[in-house]
Amino acid sequence: MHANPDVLAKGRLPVDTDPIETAEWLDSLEALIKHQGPDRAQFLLETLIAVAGKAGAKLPSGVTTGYVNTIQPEDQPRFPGNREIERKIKSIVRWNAMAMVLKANKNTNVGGHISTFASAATLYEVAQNHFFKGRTADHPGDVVFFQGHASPGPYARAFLEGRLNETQLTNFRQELQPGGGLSSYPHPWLMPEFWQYPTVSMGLGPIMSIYHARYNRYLRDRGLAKTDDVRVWAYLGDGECDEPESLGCITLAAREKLDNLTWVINCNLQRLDGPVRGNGKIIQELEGLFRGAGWNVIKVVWGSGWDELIKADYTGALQRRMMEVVDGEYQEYVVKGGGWIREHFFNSPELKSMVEHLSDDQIANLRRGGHDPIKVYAAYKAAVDCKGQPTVILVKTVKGYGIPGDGGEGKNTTHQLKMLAGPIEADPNLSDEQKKSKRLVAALRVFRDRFELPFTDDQLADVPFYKPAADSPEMKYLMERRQALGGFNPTRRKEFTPCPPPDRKSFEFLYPATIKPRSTTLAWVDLMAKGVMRDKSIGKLVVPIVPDEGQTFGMPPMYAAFGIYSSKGQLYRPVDSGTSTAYLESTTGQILQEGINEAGSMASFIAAGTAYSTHGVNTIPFYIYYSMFGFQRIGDLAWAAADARCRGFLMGATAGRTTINGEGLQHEDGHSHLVAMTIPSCRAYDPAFAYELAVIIEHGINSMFVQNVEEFYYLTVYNEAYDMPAMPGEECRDGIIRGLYPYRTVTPPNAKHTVQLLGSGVILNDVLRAQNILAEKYGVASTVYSATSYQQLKRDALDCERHNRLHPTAEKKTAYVRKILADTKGPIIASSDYMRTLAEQIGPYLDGRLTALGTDGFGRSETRKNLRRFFEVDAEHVAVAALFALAERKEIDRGVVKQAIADLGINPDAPAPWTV
Ligand SMILES: Cc1ncc(C[n+]2csc(CCOP(=O)(O)OP(=O)(O)O)c2C)c(N)n1
Ligand SMILES: [Mg+2]
Repeated sequence: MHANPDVLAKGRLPVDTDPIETAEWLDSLEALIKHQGPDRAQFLLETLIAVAGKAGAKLPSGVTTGYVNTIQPEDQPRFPGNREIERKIKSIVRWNAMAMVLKANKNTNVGGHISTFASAATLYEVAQNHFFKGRTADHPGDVVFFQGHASPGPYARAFLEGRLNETQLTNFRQELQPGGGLSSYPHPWLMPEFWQYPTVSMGLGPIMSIYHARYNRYLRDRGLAKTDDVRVWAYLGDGECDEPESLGCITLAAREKLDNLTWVINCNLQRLDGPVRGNGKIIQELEGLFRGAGWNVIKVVWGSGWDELIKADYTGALQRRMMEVVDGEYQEYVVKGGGWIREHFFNSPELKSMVEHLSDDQIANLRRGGHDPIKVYAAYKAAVDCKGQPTVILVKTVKGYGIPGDGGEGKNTTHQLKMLAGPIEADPNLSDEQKKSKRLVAALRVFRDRFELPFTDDQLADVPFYKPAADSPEMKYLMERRQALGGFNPTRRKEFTPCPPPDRKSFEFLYPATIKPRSTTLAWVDLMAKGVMRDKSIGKLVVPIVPDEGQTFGMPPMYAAFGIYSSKGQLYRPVDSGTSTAYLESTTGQILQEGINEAGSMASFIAAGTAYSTHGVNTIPFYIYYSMFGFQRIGDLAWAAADARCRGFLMGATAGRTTINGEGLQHEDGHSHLVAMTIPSCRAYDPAFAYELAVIIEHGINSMFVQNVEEFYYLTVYNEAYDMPAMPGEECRDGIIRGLYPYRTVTPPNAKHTVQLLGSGVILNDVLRAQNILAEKYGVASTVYSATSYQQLKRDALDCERHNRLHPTAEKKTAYVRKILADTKGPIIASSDYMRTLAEQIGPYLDGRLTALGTDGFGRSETRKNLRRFFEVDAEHVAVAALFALAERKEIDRGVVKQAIADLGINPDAPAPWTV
């Protein structure tokens, strides 16, 4: 049989004016493929296309194929499993997944999703029985990014595997219950031995999976871990693909030839509200995108029932029809049934004749590819066998597959379905509650019969869980398959192997005063390049990550000394080769240069900062970026990092609202510390001096990678150069970590008044200047404190306050900030390059003595000096605030303050910075 030219045309080619000639060409092509293989055919076709293109022929882009399966039936591998048993296991998993949500919602309204897993059950079960590797002594296990709201599926399976018990299942979404519950979605923070990566915020799983796969290559190429055999799987929803993070980095995966990455996109054609592409075809759209990006694309559109029909489609009419029907209409077929499909899909005499041997039920049972294990297995096998490219499997399914009753299969409301309701006979004597219960049983009966579950009608009302006996064929098979694949998945490794602590010498060279002025950012570069990355114990584990801003931060010497990771090495001579700042790329380069891609960089940070668990290798990421493009740009990934129990250092560089002068409103960050504060496992610091930075980083490495504390650090570093003083003495070390320590006291002769001054980051310099103004001009004594972390001060104060409140007769705990400041004299003035709220957090513990200055309002382009005056955080404003506070305490006359305002050149009628 010839391939029919009509089929190939699909409306793209001009009209066939000479079908006989076309048939001759096709004959030749078929003979060529038969005798010399598809590679030769490809060569000749590409040559012909090139010649025709030169002659001006308009050529198809070739990125999409027909609306049919990529793998032909004759190319399908043999299915290696026992289909009957696998179907039974899948039915039990389906049942328990549904029961979990129904039970949770019978008595509470904690929610949950039935329909997503129902559509994806075959996709997961085939992988569980044949592909997902578990962790063994010499394999870390495949990494699977499970679709977040499909979580009832993995839980239901883990129940059969004996890893979760009935109480836990019953307590789905009720995590505070006795005996424990199950988290709504994949949350390693809440289930640290089960989930590996959080996914439910749409788009984050996909981007994390790409960078995870690339990080596995990095670990291998740098000799840090064996990762060749580890596959990263990501399961996505088709609706999820609309998130920019989902598809925004797919070219990286192709460029890096990540054949260790497989994406499975569950194209049930629906998202939450309705169809994903009602007026188009999501599968075709995604195919074009991925193929254009360089991925291996496998479409699984139709189940085996369609094979014969497609084979018999001599004229191409069926494939044309498959192509012309839009997704919205395909959804209608699911809901309306076989008769409707015969009438509306097979809508011509020719098409109708193709299905006249089938009953309406048989037509309705022509399944979509994603519900056919044979097709799904073939696609997975092709994906894992594919070399040199990542693979995406676009698989068509029905949302709510098998779910009976209102809001079931394919309905727009199916995503939100939490309770089943089948049809019952009208009975006025029944209460609403009784009706609800009867409806539920009616629906469950249908489900039970369809999936052949062994419950009597009477048992159904309780929605029981079902677990066959351990020696049943199903359970034996299930356990054997997982054993053969190495163990259960998902499983998260909780054990931690500490690193030997780094050498103090790698840090202490930043303790002495600097000879030349220097910024904390450059101090960080020095700390990395001369200390930490050369440390015998941890140097090799450090992973600097930068999104195309290294020059701003002074990093090029690091490029030359440690190299930028490139899987291709360096295929060109860098223009600056031979210099100490050369852009040196190599396969063993240590730095991840991610280009202008903060989200991708954060995904790399997560891969690196969780490698202690995934691979048992304690890589220590330092992700340095423009602080403005940190939390507020990729805050949700930072939240996911915390959930994933990620460790490492986020370095918010060019920090501060007034310090990165000139760059203006979009660049000047005066609030990232407030966002950082919202993440429970993030410790945020705003150091002023190089030695503080060294102390914090040493502490952080020891805490996270030696002592196994589950946290990550956020440090702001600035680009303003100033004299870095020597560390005052060992005793400040504790204060630096706890968030506050006294730095300098100045007592003028005959001092009559005393104040306490707090400064953070670069603004500490202005506070020190204010100290001099107060001493010299107003006879005020003061101590200046470096406030390295208001967040840490607050957390400690909260701990103490809570302890005291809940243990009223126990010995009272005193907050650290009170220990330092409560016995001091006078008002307390704080200033920083961040919003007032940051410092105000410690107000409740300071007896009303605190005045906080800060940079509330939009930044703008100006000099540092002018900006600090504008935001009222400079020395003069600190001095005035101190004098005013003394006047409020009646220690000095208000006239003195008024005069000071004039003397110090402050305009009292300037607009408030947050209003302009
Ligand atoms: C960032 C984000 N936005 C919105 C949601 C809420 N949400 C959860 S599931 C869902 C629809 C998912 O549709 P799809 O990706 O097609 O998955 P399906 O359930 O159809 O497999 C939405 C909007 C979310 N979880 N994350
Ligand atoms: Mg969907």
